[in-house]
Amino acid sequence: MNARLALALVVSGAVALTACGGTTKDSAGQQANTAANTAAADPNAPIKEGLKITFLPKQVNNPYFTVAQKGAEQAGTATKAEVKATGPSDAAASSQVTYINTAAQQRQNALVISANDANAVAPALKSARQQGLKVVTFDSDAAPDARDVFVNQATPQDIAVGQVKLIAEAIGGSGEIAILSATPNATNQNAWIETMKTELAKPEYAKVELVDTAYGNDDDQTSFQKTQGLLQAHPNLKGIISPTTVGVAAAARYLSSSEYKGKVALTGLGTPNQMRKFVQDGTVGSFALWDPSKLGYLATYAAAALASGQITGAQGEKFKAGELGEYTIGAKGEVVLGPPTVFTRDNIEKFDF
Ligand code: RAM
Repeated sequence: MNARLALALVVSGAVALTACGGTTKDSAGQQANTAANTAAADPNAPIKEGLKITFLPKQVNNPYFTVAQKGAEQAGTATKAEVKATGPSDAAASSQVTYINTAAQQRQNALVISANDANAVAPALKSARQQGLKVVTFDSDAAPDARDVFVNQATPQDIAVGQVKLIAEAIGGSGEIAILSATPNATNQNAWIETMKTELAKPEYAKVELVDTAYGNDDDQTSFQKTQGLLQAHPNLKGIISPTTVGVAAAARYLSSSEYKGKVALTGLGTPNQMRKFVQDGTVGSFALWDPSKLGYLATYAAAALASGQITGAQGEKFKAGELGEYTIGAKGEVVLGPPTVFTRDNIEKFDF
């Protein structure tokens, strides 16, 4: 049953919502990934041509999302879909709501979104789904009952454990550290920070003390100033973890021309192209990231597979993501791209994103 038809029938009271087994109705407050959805998936369904997919990053002026968008466009070309990128200039909690509503009004087939806030976007996403859009979150998830699939770059474990290891090595295993995050509501950032705290509680990190967490809002200037603030507030600070591409680049810029260069260590999640000069000048020894273009590519393939009926978002379903190969949907509708790469002086020249 087509979702718009399903909605019309529900509105007219002609059919109970539960009868629409294959659709992703959520007005009953249910998770999208139910057994009923599994029944509707047709793994052999061809990818439909001419799908309209909106790509909605946290913010448009962020190089990380520009690279992710390139991957989304490549997947669009490969699947013969029309991928349209749009989005706010800042990463504020509700800045994406109007763009979600517009995608629904424009009768897009799917929306690929990195959510600035899991809940602020949820009502608009639910309404869009009721109008027939398939919703794929990538990078930063929305409330699970507001989307069909979440394409995660890596597990919080893979990311956060690695970040703690890198900073501990950089400060010689003891001393005060701080986190410079993005926005306070970002699902991805908060999941990573929580896992970092759990990791830091382990005996091997007994001498590493997290003294502060600051938020640069994924804004270059704010991140720059917050770096300065952390250093002034904590004279014994030995290291900073900034798990955001905007934050780590701004922190590196501040450190590289300050008295703290070489004295305060910095690691985080950065793009090799933004971080190269700070690795070369000795401000940063190592940092990590995944390839954002692969993330955008995989998320767009997931959107096309959903909109074509190949998958519904239920655990165990499989779909082919072009040159990345086959992926399986895990618990809670989550697909994981793969572990991040660590960049150092030794390998950074091999990467161009
Ligand atoms: C920033 C954003 C994004 C995050 C990357 C690492 O660009 O906060 O959500 O995944 O950094």
